[in-house]
Amino acid sequence: MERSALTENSRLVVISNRVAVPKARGAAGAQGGLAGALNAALKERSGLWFGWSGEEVAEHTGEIETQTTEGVTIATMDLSKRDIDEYYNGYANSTLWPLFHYRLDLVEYERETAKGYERVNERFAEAVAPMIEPDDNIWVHDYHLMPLGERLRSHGIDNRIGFFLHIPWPPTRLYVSLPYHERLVRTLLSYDVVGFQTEEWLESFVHYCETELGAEVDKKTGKIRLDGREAIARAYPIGIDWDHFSALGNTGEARQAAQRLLSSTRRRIAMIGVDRLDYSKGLPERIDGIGRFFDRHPERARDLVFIQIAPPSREDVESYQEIREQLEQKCGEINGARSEVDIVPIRYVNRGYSHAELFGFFRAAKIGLVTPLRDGMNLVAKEYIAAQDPEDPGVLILSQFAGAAIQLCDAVMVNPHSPDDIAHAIQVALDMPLDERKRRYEKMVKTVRDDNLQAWTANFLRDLAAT
Ligand code: ADQ
Repeated sequence: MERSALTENSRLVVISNRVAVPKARGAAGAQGGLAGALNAALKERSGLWFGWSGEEVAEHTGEIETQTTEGVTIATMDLSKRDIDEYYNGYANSTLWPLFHYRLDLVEYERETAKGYERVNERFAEAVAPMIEPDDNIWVHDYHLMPLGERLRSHGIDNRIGFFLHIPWPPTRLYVSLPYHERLVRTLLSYDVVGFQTEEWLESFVHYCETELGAEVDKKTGKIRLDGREAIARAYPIGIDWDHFSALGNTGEARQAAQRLLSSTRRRIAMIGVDRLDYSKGLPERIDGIGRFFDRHPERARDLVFIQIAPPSREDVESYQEIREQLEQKCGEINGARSEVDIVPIRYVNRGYSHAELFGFFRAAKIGLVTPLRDGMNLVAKEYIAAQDPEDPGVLILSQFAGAAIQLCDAVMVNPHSPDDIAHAIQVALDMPLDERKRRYEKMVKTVRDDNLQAWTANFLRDLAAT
Protein backbone atom coordinates (compact mmCIF):
# COMPACT_ATOMS: atom_id res chain seq x y z
CA MET A 1 0.00 0.00 0.00
CA GLU A 2 2.68 2.41 1.07
CA ARG A 3 4.70 1.76 -2.04
CA SER A 4 1.89 2.49 -4.47
CA ALA A 5 0.94 5.67 -2.61
CA LEU A 6 4.53 6.80 -3.01
CA THR A 7 4.59 6.09 -6.73
CA GLU A 8 1.30 7.90 -7.37
CA ASN A 9 2.99 11.05 -6.09
CA SER A 10 6.18 10.38 -7.98
CA ARG A 11 7.48 12.68 -10.63
CA LEU A 12 6.06 11.98 -14.07
CA VAL A 13 8.40 11.69 -17.03
CA VAL A 14 6.66 11.83 -20.39
CA ILE A 15 8.53 10.91 -23.54
CA SER A 16 7.00 11.51 -26.96
CA ASN A 17 8.25 12.29 -30.41
CA ARG A 18 7.39 15.99 -30.18
CA VAL A 19 6.71 18.16 -27.17
CA ALA A 20 4.54 21.25 -27.01
CA VAL A 21 7.29 23.83 -26.54
CA PRO A 22 5.52 26.93 -25.16
CA LYS A 23 6.85 29.25 -27.91
CA ALA A 24 5.29 27.00 -30.54
CA ARG A 25 1.80 27.20 -28.99
CA GLY A 26 0.04 28.06 -32.21
CA ALA A 27 1.47 24.93 -33.77
CA ALA A 28 0.21 22.62 -31.06
CA GLY A 29 -3.16 22.00 -32.70
CA ALA A 30 -1.69 21.02 -36.01
CA GLN A 31 0.75 18.68 -34.23
CA GLY A 32 -2.25 16.57 -33.25
CA GLY A 33 -4.19 15.69 -30.15
CA LEU A 34 -1.19 14.40 -28.23
CA ALA A 35 0.46 17.76 -27.52
CA GLY A 36 -2.49 19.43 -25.84
CA ALA A 37 -3.38 16.21 -24.09
CA LEU A 38 -0.20 15.88 -22.06
CA ASN A 39 0.53 19.39 -20.85
CA ALA A 40 -2.20 19.28 -18.24
CA ALA A 41 -1.03 15.96 -16.76
CA LEU A 42 2.52 17.25 -16.41
CA LYS A 43 1.50 20.48 -14.72
CA GLU A 44 -0.18 18.50 -11.96
CA ARG A 45 2.87 16.33 -11.33
CA SER A 46 5.80 18.76 -11.81
CA GLY A 47 6.91 16.60 -14.63
CA LEU A 48 9.63 16.32 -17.20
CA TRP A 49 8.72 16.08 -20.87
CA PHE A 50 11.31 14.90 -23.33
CA GLY A 51 11.13 14.79 -27.11
CA TRP A 52 12.55 15.88 -30.43
CA SER A 53 12.77 19.67 -30.81
CA GLY A 54 11.48 19.51 -34.38
CA GLU A 55 14.79 21.05 -35.48
CA GLU A 56 17.18 19.56 -38.01
CA VAL A 57 20.96 19.66 -37.53
CA ALA A 58 23.80 18.52 -39.78
CA GLU A 59 25.21 15.94 -37.34
CA HIS A 60 23.66 14.39 -34.25
CA THR A 61 25.32 15.85 -31.14
CA GLY A 62 23.11 14.50 -28.35
CA GLU A 63 22.93 18.00 -26.89
CA ILE A 64 19.82 18.62 -24.79
CA GLU A 65 18.08 21.94 -24.32
CA THR A 66 15.90 22.39 -21.24
CA GLN A 67 13.46 25.04 -20.08
CA THR A 68 11.10 25.07 -17.12
CA THR A 69 7.69 26.74 -17.33
CA GLU A 70 4.94 26.49 -14.70
CA GLY A 71 6.78 23.63 -12.96
CA VAL A 72 7.10 21.54 -16.12
CA THR A 73 10.59 20.93 -17.48
CA ILE A 74 10.74 20.56 -21.22
CA ALA A 75 13.87 18.86 -22.55
CA THR A 76 14.44 18.59 -26.28
CA MET A 77 17.03 17.18 -28.63
CA ASP A 78 17.67 18.03 -32.29
CA LEU A 79 17.89 15.31 -34.92
CA SER A 80 20.01 15.04 -38.05
CA LYS A 81 18.44 15.08 -41.51
CA ARG A 82 19.17 11.38 -41.91
CA ASP A 83 17.54 10.57 -38.59
CA ILE A 84 14.45 12.61 -39.50
CA ASP A 85 14.19 11.00 -42.93
CA GLU A 86 14.57 7.45 -41.69
CA TYR A 87 12.89 7.53 -38.30
CA TYR A 88 10.15 10.16 -38.65
CA ASN A 89 9.25 10.49 -42.33
CA GLY A 90 10.38 6.94 -43.03
CA TYR A 91 9.56 4.17 -40.59
CA ALA A 92 7.09 6.02 -38.35
CA ASN A 93 5.07 7.82 -41.01
CA SER A 94 5.57 5.74 -44.16
CA THR A 95 5.53 2.26 -42.61
CA LEU A 96 3.84 2.17 -39.20
CA TRP A 97 1.23 4.93 -39.67
CA PRO A 98 -0.27 3.53 -42.91
CA LEU A 99 -0.06 -0.09 -41.70
CA PHE A 100 -1.73 0.70 -38.38
CA HIS A 101 -4.47 2.59 -40.27
CA TYR A 102 -5.09 -0.52 -42.44
CA ARG A 103 -3.55 1.10 -45.55
CA LEU A 104 -1.32 -1.70 -46.85
CA ASP A 105 -1.36 0.01 -50.25
CA LEU A 106 0.62 2.95 -48.83
CA VAL A 107 3.10 1.05 -46.66
CA GLU A 108 6.78 1.33 -47.58
CA TYR A 109 9.18 -1.33 -46.34
CA GLU A 110 12.81 -0.21 -46.29
CA ARG A 111 15.52 -1.87 -44.22
CA GLU A 112 17.32 1.45 -43.86
CA THR A 113 14.37 3.29 -42.35
CA ALA A 114 13.74 0.37 -39.96
CA LYS A 115 17.36 0.67 -38.81
CA GLY A 116 17.02 4.45 -38.49
CA TYR A 117 13.93 3.93 -36.31
CA GLU A 118 15.88 1.69 -33.95
CA ARG A 119 18.85 4.07 -33.98
CA VAL A 120 16.77 7.11 -33.02
CA ASN A 121 14.98 5.15 -30.28
CA GLU A 122 18.44 4.35 -28.90
CA ARG A 123 19.34 8.06 -29.12
CA PHE A 124 16.22 8.90 -27.09
CA ALA A 125 17.20 6.29 -24.48
CA GLU A 126 20.79 7.58 -24.25
CA ALA A 127 19.52 11.12 -23.77
CA VAL A 128 16.79 10.35 -21.22
CA ALA A 129 18.43 7.64 -19.08
CA PRO A 130 20.74 10.05 -17.16
CA MET A 131 17.76 12.29 -16.31
CA ILE A 132 15.72 9.51 -14.67
CA GLU A 133 15.50 9.42 -10.88
CA PRO A 134 14.73 6.20 -8.97
CA ASP A 135 11.08 7.04 -8.11
CA ASP A 136 10.05 8.45 -11.48
CA ASN A 137 7.13 6.95 -13.34
CA ILE A 138 7.85 7.01 -17.06
CA TRP A 139 5.15 7.31 -19.70
CA VAL A 140 6.14 6.79 -23.34
CA HIS A 141 3.79 7.85 -26.12
CA ASP A 142 2.89 6.53 -29.50
CA TYR A 143 4.12 4.61 -32.50
CA HIS A 144 7.34 6.58 -32.95
CA LEU A 145 8.78 5.16 -29.75
CA MET A 146 7.60 1.57 -29.38
CA PRO A 147 11.12 0.11 -28.74
CA LEU A 148 12.06 2.85 -26.24
CA GLY A 149 11.05 0.91 -23.11
CA GLU A 150 13.33 -1.96 -24.02
CA ARG A 151 16.15 0.48 -24.85
CA LEU A 152 15.73 2.20 -21.47
CA ARG A 153 15.85 -1.18 -19.72
CA SER A 154 19.12 -1.91 -21.49
CA HIS A 155 20.47 1.31 -19.92
CA GLY A 156 19.65 -0.09 -16.48
CA ILE A 157 16.36 1.78 -15.96
CA ASP A 158 14.11 -0.45 -13.85
CA ASN A 159 11.46 2.16 -13.06
CA ARG A 160 7.83 1.65 -13.90
CA ILE A 161 7.45 2.39 -17.60
CA GLY A 162 4.13 2.64 -19.39
CA PHE A 163 3.35 3.00 -23.09
CA PHE A 164 0.24 4.42 -24.75
CA LEU A 165 -0.58 3.90 -28.40
CA HIS A 166 -2.66 6.79 -29.78
CA ILE A 167 -3.45 5.06 -33.07
CA PRO A 168 -5.23 1.75 -33.81
CA TRP A 169 -3.54 -1.64 -33.49
CA PRO A 170 -4.18 -3.56 -36.74
CA PRO A 171 -5.65 -7.07 -36.94
CA THR A 172 -3.03 -9.86 -36.84
CA ARG A 173 -3.48 -10.78 -40.54
CA LEU A 174 -2.49 -7.22 -41.50
CA TYR A 175 0.14 -6.73 -38.85
CA VAL A 176 2.16 -9.79 -39.88
CA SER A 177 2.91 -8.13 -43.23
CA LEU A 178 5.47 -6.06 -41.33
CA PRO A 179 8.95 -7.56 -41.57
CA TYR A 180 10.28 -8.29 -38.06
CA HIS A 181 6.76 -7.87 -36.65
CA GLU A 182 7.65 -10.12 -33.76
CA ARG A 183 10.48 -7.92 -32.58
CA LEU A 184 8.26 -4.84 -32.23
CA VAL A 185 5.69 -6.65 -30.08
CA ARG A 186 8.39 -8.18 -27.91
CA THR A 187 9.78 -4.70 -27.24
CA LEU A 188 6.29 -3.56 -26.20
CA LEU A 189 6.14 -6.36 -23.66
CA SER A 190 9.11 -4.85 -21.81
CA TYR A 191 6.79 -2.04 -20.61
CA ASP A 192 4.82 -2.53 -17.40
CA VAL A 193 1.57 -1.19 -18.85
CA VAL A 194 0.65 -1.03 -22.55
CA GLY A 195 -2.43 1.11 -23.23
CA PHE A 196 -4.74 1.25 -26.27
CA GLN A 197 -7.60 3.59 -27.14
CA THR A 198 -10.31 0.93 -27.48
CA GLU A 199 -11.12 -2.71 -26.70
CA GLU A 200 -10.97 -3.44 -30.43
CA TRP A 201 -7.30 -2.43 -30.79
CA LEU A 202 -6.49 -4.14 -27.48
CA GLU A 203 -8.07 -7.38 -28.68
CA SER A 204 -6.03 -7.31 -31.89
CA PHE A 205 -2.83 -6.88 -29.90
CA VAL A 206 -3.70 -9.64 -27.44
CA HIS A 207 -4.68 -11.92 -30.33
CA TYR A 208 -1.23 -11.46 -31.86
CA CYS A 209 0.53 -12.13 -28.54
CA GLU A 210 -1.45 -15.34 -28.04
CA THR A 211 -1.49 -16.79 -31.53
CA GLU A 212 1.89 -15.68 -32.91
CA LEU A 213 4.07 -15.58 -29.78
CA GLY A 214 2.33 -18.18 -27.63
CA ALA A 215 2.12 -15.70 -24.74
CA GLU A 216 0.03 -16.54 -21.70
CA VAL A 217 -2.87 -14.09 -21.45
CA ASP A 218 -5.27 -13.43 -18.60
CA LYS A 219 -8.07 -11.49 -20.26
CA LYS A 220 -9.68 -10.45 -16.97
CA THR A 221 -6.63 -8.66 -15.60
CA GLY A 222 -4.98 -7.85 -18.94
CA LYS A 223 -1.79 -9.65 -17.86
CA ILE A 224 0.40 -10.94 -20.67
CA ARG A 225 3.25 -13.29 -19.74
CA LEU A 226 6.12 -14.11 -22.06
CA ASP A 227 9.63 -15.35 -21.35
CA GLY A 228 9.40 -14.70 -17.63
CA ARG A 229 8.20 -11.06 -17.99
CA GLU A 230 4.75 -9.74 -17.31
CA ALA A 231 3.04 -6.69 -18.81
CA ILE A 232 -0.51 -5.41 -18.46
CA ALA A 233 -2.40 -4.45 -21.62
CA ARG A 234 -5.64 -2.46 -21.28
CA ALA A 235 -7.87 0.03 -23.07
CA TYR A 236 -7.85 3.66 -21.89
CA PRO A 237 -10.01 5.80 -24.21
CA ILE A 238 -8.55 9.31 -24.34
CA GLY A 239 -10.80 12.32 -23.72
CA ILE A 240 -10.61 16.09 -24.00
CA ASP A 241 -9.68 18.55 -21.26
CA TRP A 242 -13.35 19.34 -20.60
CA ASP A 243 -12.88 22.17 -18.09
CA HIS A 244 -10.36 23.96 -20.24
CA PHE A 245 -12.17 23.46 -23.53
CA SER A 246 -15.65 24.35 -22.30
CA ALA A 247 -14.29 27.49 -20.61
CA LEU A 248 -13.03 28.64 -24.01
CA GLY A 249 -16.67 29.10 -25.00
CA ASN A 250 -16.84 32.18 -22.76
CA THR A 251 -13.92 33.93 -24.43
CA GLY A 252 -14.28 36.83 -26.83
CA GLU A 253 -12.14 34.90 -29.29
CA ALA A 254 -14.65 32.01 -29.43
CA ARG A 255 -17.65 34.35 -29.70
CA GLN A 256 -16.05 36.39 -32.45
CA ALA A 257 -15.16 33.23 -34.37
CA ALA A 258 -18.75 31.99 -34.11
CA GLN A 259 -20.04 35.39 -35.20
CA ARG A 260 -17.64 35.53 -38.11
CA LEU A 261 -18.81 32.18 -39.36
CA LEU A 262 -22.50 33.01 -38.91
CA SER A 263 -22.32 36.39 -40.61
CA SER A 264 -20.29 35.04 -43.54
CA THR A 265 -22.78 32.22 -44.11
CA ARG A 266 -25.76 34.51 -43.56
CA ARG A 267 -28.92 32.44 -43.45
CA ARG A 268 -27.27 29.28 -44.71
CA ILE A 269 -26.75 26.23 -42.51
CA ALA A 270 -23.06 25.57 -41.85
CA MET A 271 -21.56 22.07 -41.75
CA ILE A 272 -17.99 21.77 -40.53
CA GLY A 273 -15.04 19.37 -40.73
CA VAL A 274 -11.75 19.97 -38.88
CA ASP A 275 -8.91 17.50 -39.46
CA ARG A 276 -5.19 17.34 -40.01
CA LEU A 277 -4.68 16.83 -43.73
CA ASP A 278 -4.15 13.07 -43.52
CA TYR A 279 -5.41 10.19 -45.67
CA SER A 280 -6.71 8.40 -42.57
CA LYS A 281 -9.25 11.19 -42.03
CA GLY A 282 -11.33 10.26 -45.10
CA LEU A 283 -11.38 13.77 -46.57
CA PRO A 284 -11.77 12.99 -50.31
CA GLU A 285 -14.40 10.39 -49.39
CA ARG A 286 -16.23 13.04 -47.31
CA ILE A 287 -16.23 15.47 -50.24
CA ASP A 288 -17.62 12.69 -52.46
CA GLY A 289 -20.44 12.22 -49.94
CA ILE A 290 -21.21 15.94 -49.96
CA GLY A 291 -21.08 15.94 -53.77
CA ARG A 292 -23.60 13.08 -53.78
CA PHE A 293 -25.88 15.07 -51.46
CA PHE A 294 -25.81 18.10 -53.78
CA ASP A 295 -26.40 15.84 -56.82
CA ARG A 296 -29.59 14.64 -55.17
CA HIS A 297 -30.65 18.02 -53.80
CA PRO A 298 -29.13 20.69 -56.08
CA GLU A 299 -31.42 23.34 -54.62
CA ARG A 300 -29.76 22.93 -51.20
CA ALA A 301 -26.54 24.50 -52.45
CA ARG A 302 -28.42 27.76 -51.73
CA ASP A 303 -28.92 27.08 -48.02
CA LEU A 304 -26.11 24.72 -46.99
CA VAL A 305 -22.39 25.44 -46.87
CA PHE A 306 -19.62 23.03 -45.95
CA ILE A 307 -16.48 24.38 -44.30
CA GLN A 308 -13.44 22.10 -44.20
CA ILE A 309 -10.51 23.24 -42.08
CA ALA A 310 -7.47 21.07 -42.83
CA PRO A 311 -3.98 22.28 -41.90
CA PRO A 312 -1.23 20.43 -43.80
CA SER A 313 0.83 17.88 -41.89
CA ARG A 314 3.86 15.65 -42.69
CA GLU A 315 4.42 17.50 -45.93
CA ASP A 316 7.70 15.71 -46.64
CA VAL A 317 5.89 12.40 -47.09
CA GLU A 318 4.68 11.79 -50.65
CA SER A 319 1.29 10.29 -49.78
CA TYR A 320 0.47 13.53 -47.91
CA GLN A 321 1.24 15.66 -50.96
CA GLU A 322 -1.05 13.43 -53.01
CA ILE A 323 -3.97 13.69 -50.60
CA ARG A 324 -3.71 17.47 -50.69
CA GLU A 325 -3.92 17.58 -54.48
CA GLN A 326 -6.80 15.13 -54.52
CA LEU A 327 -8.77 17.16 -52.01
CA GLU A 328 -8.21 20.47 -53.80
CA GLN A 329 -9.37 18.89 -57.04
CA LYS A 330 -12.54 17.41 -55.56
CA CYS A 331 -13.54 20.64 -53.78
CA GLY A 332 -12.80 22.55 -57.00
CA GLU A 333 -15.03 20.26 -59.06
CA ILE A 334 -18.05 20.67 -56.80
CA ASN A 335 -17.57 24.42 -56.46
CA GLY A 336 -17.08 24.71 -60.24
CA ALA A 337 -20.34 22.89 -60.89
CA ARG A 338 -22.49 24.44 -58.16
CA SER A 339 -21.23 27.96 -57.38
CA GLU A 340 -23.17 31.13 -58.15
CA VAL A 341 -21.81 34.68 -57.97
CA ASP A 342 -22.94 34.85 -54.35
CA ILE A 343 -22.70 31.17 -53.40
CA VAL A 344 -19.78 28.77 -52.95
CA PRO A 345 -20.93 25.44 -51.48
CA ILE A 346 -17.54 24.28 -50.12
CA ARG A 347 -14.96 26.41 -48.32
CA TYR A 348 -11.65 24.66 -47.97
CA VAL A 349 -9.23 26.28 -45.55
CA ASN A 350 -5.65 25.06 -45.33
CA ARG A 351 -4.60 26.45 -41.96
CA GLY A 352 -4.73 25.92 -38.21
CA TYR A 353 -6.83 27.88 -35.71
CA SER A 354 -6.66 28.29 -31.94
CA HIS A 355 -8.86 26.01 -29.89
CA ALA A 356 -10.98 29.03 -28.88
CA GLU A 357 -11.67 29.82 -32.53
CA LEU A 358 -12.43 26.17 -33.24
CA PHE A 359 -14.89 26.22 -30.33
CA GLY A 360 -16.67 29.16 -31.96
CA PHE A 361 -16.76 27.50 -35.38
CA PHE A 362 -18.05 24.23 -33.90
CA ARG A 363 -20.79 26.08 -32.03
CA ALA A 364 -21.91 27.98 -35.10
CA ALA A 365 -22.02 24.87 -37.32
CA LYS A 366 -25.27 22.90 -37.12
CA ILE A 367 -23.63 19.72 -38.42
CA GLY A 368 -20.17 18.32 -37.55
CA LEU A 369 -18.72 15.84 -40.04
CA VAL A 370 -16.10 13.49 -38.58
CA THR A 371 -15.60 10.67 -41.05
CA PRO A 372 -12.14 9.08 -40.73
CA LEU A 373 -11.53 5.80 -42.56
CA ARG A 374 -9.72 4.66 -39.43
CA ASP A 375 -8.84 6.64 -36.28
CA GLY A 376 -7.42 5.65 -32.89
CA MET A 377 -9.98 7.84 -31.10
CA ASN A 378 -10.65 11.27 -32.72
CA LEU A 379 -10.78 14.23 -30.39
CA VAL A 380 -12.47 16.54 -32.89
CA ALA A 381 -15.71 14.53 -32.47
CA LYS A 382 -15.57 15.12 -28.72
CA GLU A 383 -14.71 18.81 -29.12
CA TYR A 384 -17.65 19.31 -31.49
CA ILE A 385 -20.03 17.88 -28.86
CA ALA A 386 -18.44 19.93 -26.06
CA ALA A 387 -18.95 23.16 -28.03
CA GLN A 388 -22.69 22.75 -28.68
CA ASP A 389 -25.43 24.94 -27.24
CA PRO A 390 -27.41 22.60 -24.92
CA GLU A 391 -30.66 24.38 -25.90
CA ASP A 392 -30.08 24.01 -29.64
CA PRO A 393 -27.34 21.43 -30.24
CA GLY A 394 -25.95 20.55 -33.66
CA VAL A 395 -25.75 17.01 -35.06
CA LEU A 396 -22.55 14.96 -35.11
CA ILE A 397 -22.08 12.68 -38.12
CA LEU A 398 -19.44 10.13 -37.12
CA SER A 399 -17.55 7.35 -38.85
CA GLN A 400 -18.16 3.88 -37.47
CA PHE A 401 -14.40 3.31 -37.83
CA ALA A 402 -13.28 6.02 -35.39
CA GLY A 403 -12.37 4.80 -31.90
CA ALA A 404 -14.77 7.50 -30.65
CA ALA A 405 -17.74 5.67 -32.24
CA ILE A 406 -17.85 3.21 -29.35
CA GLN A 407 -18.39 5.99 -26.82
CA LEU A 408 -20.39 8.41 -28.99
CA CYS A 409 -22.90 5.86 -30.21
CA ASP A 410 -25.68 8.48 -30.32
CA ALA A 411 -24.05 10.26 -33.23
CA VAL A 412 -25.46 9.70 -36.73
CA MET A 413 -23.18 6.81 -37.67
CA VAL A 414 -21.82 6.41 -41.21
CA ASN A 415 -19.64 4.14 -43.27
CA PRO A 416 -17.10 6.77 -44.45
CA HIS A 417 -16.35 4.82 -47.64
CA SER A 418 -19.92 5.20 -48.88
CA PRO A 419 -20.94 8.50 -50.52
CA ASP A 420 -24.58 7.39 -50.34
CA ASP A 421 -24.31 6.82 -46.62
CA ILE A 422 -22.77 10.26 -46.02
CA ALA A 423 -25.36 11.96 -48.27
CA HIS A 424 -28.16 10.20 -46.40
CA ALA A 425 -26.68 11.13 -43.00
CA ILE A 426 -26.60 14.81 -44.01
CA GLN A 427 -30.30 14.60 -44.89
CA VAL A 428 -31.05 12.90 -41.55
CA ALA A 429 -29.13 15.62 -39.69
CA LEU A 430 -30.93 18.42 -41.54
CA ASP A 431 -34.34 16.89 -40.80
CA MET A 432 -33.67 16.04 -37.16
CA PRO A 433 -36.15 17.68 -34.76
CA LEU A 434 -34.91 19.65 -31.77
CA ASP A 435 -36.01 17.12 -29.15
CA GLU A 436 -34.08 14.31 -30.83
CA ARG A 437 -31.00 16.52 -31.25
CA LYS A 438 -31.17 17.30 -27.54
CA ARG A 439 -31.69 13.67 -26.54
CA ARG A 440 -28.64 12.53 -28.50
CA TYR A 441 -26.53 15.48 -27.36
CA GLU A 442 -27.32 14.94 -23.68
CA LYS A 443 -26.13 11.34 -23.80
CA MET A 444 -22.95 12.18 -25.67
CA VAL A 445 -22.02 15.26 -23.67
CA LYS A 446 -22.16 13.22 -20.47
CA THR A 447 -19.53 10.83 -21.87
CA VAL A 448 -17.36 13.66 -23.17
CA ARG A 449 -17.54 15.47 -19.83
CA ASP A 450 -17.02 12.42 -17.58
CA ASP A 451 -14.51 10.38 -19.60
CA ASN A 452 -12.26 13.38 -19.95
CA LEU A 453 -8.53 13.86 -20.25
CA GLN A 454 -7.95 13.99 -16.51
CA ALA A 455 -9.80 10.67 -16.06
CA TRP A 456 -7.72 9.12 -18.83
CA THR A 457 -4.45 10.24 -17.27
CA ALA A 458 -5.50 9.20 -13.78
CA ASN A 459 -6.61 5.74 -14.96
CA PHE A 460 -3.40 5.07 -16.83
CA LEU A 461 -1.10 6.37 -14.11
CA ARG A 462 -3.04 4.52 -11.40
CA ASP A 463 -2.49 1.22 -13.20
CA LEU A 464 1.15 2.07 -13.78
CA ALA A 465 1.71 2.89 -10.13
CA ALA A 466 0.02 -0.35 -9.09
CA THR A 467 2.35 -2.62 -11.09
P1 ADQ B 1 -4.83 13.21 -34.58
O1 ADQ B 1 -4.74 12.24 -35.71
O2 ADQ B 1 -4.12 14.46 -34.78
O3 ADQ B 1 -4.40 12.54 -33.21
P2 ADQ B 1 -7.46 14.06 -33.33
O4 ADQ B 1 -7.74 13.13 -32.22
O5 ADQ B 1 -8.68 14.45 -34.07
O6 ADQ B 1 -6.45 13.48 -34.42
O7 ADQ B 1 -6.80 15.35 -32.71
C1 ADQ B 1 -6.58 16.47 -33.47
C2 ADQ B 1 -6.42 17.69 -32.58
O8 ADQ B 1 -5.87 18.73 -33.38
C3 ADQ B 1 -7.74 18.20 -32.02
O9 ADQ B 1 -7.56 18.68 -30.72
C4 ADQ B 1 -8.10 19.33 -32.99
O10 ADQ B 1 -8.87 20.37 -32.42
C5 ADQ B 1 -6.76 19.82 -33.41
N1 ADQ B 1 -6.85 20.36 -34.78
C6 ADQ B 1 -7.23 19.73 -35.89
N2 ADQ B 1 -7.27 20.59 -36.93
C7 ADQ B 1 -6.92 21.78 -36.46
C8 ADQ B 1 -6.77 23.09 -37.02
N3 ADQ B 1 -7.05 23.37 -38.28
N4 ADQ B 1 -6.37 24.07 -36.21
C9 ADQ B 1 -6.12 23.83 -34.93
N5 ADQ B 1 -6.26 22.64 -34.34
C10 ADQ B 1 -6.63 21.63 -35.10
C11 ADQ B 1 -3.91 11.25 -32.80
C12 ADQ B 1 -4.73 10.04 -33.25
C13 ADQ B 1 -6.17 10.18 -32.79
C14 ADQ B 1 -6.23 10.39 -31.29
C15 ADQ B 1 -5.29 11.50 -30.86
C16 ADQ B 1 -5.19 11.60 -29.34
O11 ADQ B 1 -4.67 9.86 -34.64
O12 ADQ B 1 -6.94 9.04 -33.15
O13 ADQ B 1 -7.57 10.74 -30.90
O14 ADQ B 1 -3.97 11.29 -31.37
O15 ADQ B 1 -4.86 10.38 -28.78
